[in-house]
Amino acid sequence: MEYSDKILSRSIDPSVHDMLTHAEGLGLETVWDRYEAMLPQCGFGELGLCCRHCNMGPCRISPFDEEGPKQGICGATADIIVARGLIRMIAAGAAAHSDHGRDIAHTLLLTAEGKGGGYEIKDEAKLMALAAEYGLEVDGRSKEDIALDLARAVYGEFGKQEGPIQFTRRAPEKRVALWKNTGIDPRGVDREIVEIMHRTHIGVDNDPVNLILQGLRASVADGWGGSMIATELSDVLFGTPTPVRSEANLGVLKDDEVNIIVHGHEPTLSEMIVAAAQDPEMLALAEKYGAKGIAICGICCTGNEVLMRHGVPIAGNFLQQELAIMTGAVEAMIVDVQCIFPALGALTGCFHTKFISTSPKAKFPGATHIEFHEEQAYDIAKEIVRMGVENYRFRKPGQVHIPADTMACMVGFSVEAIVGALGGTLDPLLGAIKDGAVKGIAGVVGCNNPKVQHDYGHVNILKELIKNDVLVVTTGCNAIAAAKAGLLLPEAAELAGEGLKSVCQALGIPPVLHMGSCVDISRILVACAAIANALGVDISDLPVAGAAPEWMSEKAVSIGAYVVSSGIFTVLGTVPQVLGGPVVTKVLTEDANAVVGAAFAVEPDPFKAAKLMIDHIGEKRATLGI
Ligand code: NFS
Ligand code: SF4
Repeated sequence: MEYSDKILSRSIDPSVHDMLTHAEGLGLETVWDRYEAMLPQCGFGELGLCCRHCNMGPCRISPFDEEGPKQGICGATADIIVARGLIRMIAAGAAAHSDHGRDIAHTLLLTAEGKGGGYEIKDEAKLMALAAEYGLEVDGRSKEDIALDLARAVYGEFGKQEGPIQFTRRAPEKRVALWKNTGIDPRGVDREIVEIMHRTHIGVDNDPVNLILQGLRASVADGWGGSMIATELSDVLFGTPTPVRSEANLGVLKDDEVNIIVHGHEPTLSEMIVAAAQDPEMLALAEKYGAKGIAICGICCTGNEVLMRHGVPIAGNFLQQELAIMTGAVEAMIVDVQCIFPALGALTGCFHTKFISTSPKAKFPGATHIEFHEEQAYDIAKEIVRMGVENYRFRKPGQVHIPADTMACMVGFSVEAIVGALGGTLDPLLGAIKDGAVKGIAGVVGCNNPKVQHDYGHVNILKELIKNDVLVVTTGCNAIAAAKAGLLLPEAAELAGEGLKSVCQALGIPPVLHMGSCVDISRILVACAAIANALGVDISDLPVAGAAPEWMSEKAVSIGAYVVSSGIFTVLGTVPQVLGGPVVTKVLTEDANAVVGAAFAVEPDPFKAAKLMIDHIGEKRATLGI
């Protein structure tokens, strides 16, 4: 099949070329068309130079127009406006991750009280380890009693006033001391987010550096707080991931089965949908309507959650959500929160697909709302699955267009699973890093963004890093891109440098390790802390680097901020809306080094970005004397 240059320029993924051509034929628009219609995007916004924080505004500052205003009506300078805008993005991102963590804590609480509608405590070892970390009494007590105390203690982290947030103390001592000395040790998850909103109100904090420090404090409360809580308690409830094989890309949709897609973020819903789809009653119903079975697959991070824990196939990443519906083969698109296009409502209206929203926090135009409550989780999940199954008979076989593309993958690399693959300790990895077989570790994460060619940055940065013997850990939509490109297979070690290849082959692991959803970037933090502690250094001393080649969300801004606050150099592939503030830009890309031992770089070219990371890793190796 020949594709137009326009379509080829939008993605490197053949399934996307196929579906965009199909969309053109059907006269349907996608995120790429809406992006093009938006061009040129507002120059003030691109530079972060507009403010609507009060009704004297809106105000905007032109860096190009000599005659134009250089301050807002209140007197806010470019840097003040940019810094306030940036940390409001961090607040929103940290809030999203942390509210997700809070919901998981709530589910654990209900489960411990015997009110969780079908949930159970799957990983007792992790429950005990967390109980010990929180200093809870465990002797002679049931796991439910312990879980209840744990859930209450963790719940408390959100509303704490004076800190510390327990999991922040997993960081090396030097890092914790640095956070305390620089005033970025968070006191409570909600408190830091609220304080951002306060400080960015008109006429409060008008010092760009002071604003950024508060942004970093809230981000640490996300990474080492809300996100880590989400990960750890999800493991307790749903099991800690272990290596499992699966498949990725739109070709996982079945032409003779009921296809149900879970899209969004919180595993509380997707776990139950996966369970309900195996219910004999549902399978019998599917058979009655002539389907060979019920195929669940995922999109975005809730897809990553069930991929990691159950090997549920993943249909695609962020920019593929509309394309999945355009296959005409999706009976139900079930969503909860985050990264869900409001455009899905109108689009599903063109097909037989049922668009089902489930969270009281997230309603969508054109969606059927079936509210999900943990207390009746299984029953509601079954009702939703039933809607999908009953919708199978309305599928129009003549309109079904499923791309052939699928790729096998091996996923499930929690820290525990990595340590397991290494034979029970980190020593073999530390040895490989010390002797140079593995030069270092890169965390590559984040979204897609129609501003750049879909998956081009993701896949090329990964290939370049492994070619240079850098072991990669991945999460989020990068992990899905990696899966589709075949980089999550042990065989992909062939693409790695000699050193990394031999290590991967000896252990039977891929050179790119899928560690989970975006909240699971907390797993990467835990791994870095363990390595730093084993070497007796701070995280900022390690030969590690981070990248978000195609990021777009406010969550990604919070992630970037906590990764840098943890001491890890991070390269952004799309340009953040801060360049209008020279002081802010310099703080983020240079001065942060002196404060937190790491900084950001912006580099859209994935080959150059990989080079920056590899050079950084080389410098850290030299300083460590390895
Ligand atoms: Ni992360 Fe996941 Fe994807 Fe970006 Fe959205 S799904 S939480 S935010 S787009 S990686
Ligand atoms: Fe304008 Fe200041 Fe109000 Fe922002 S806070 S809209 S810069 S007057």
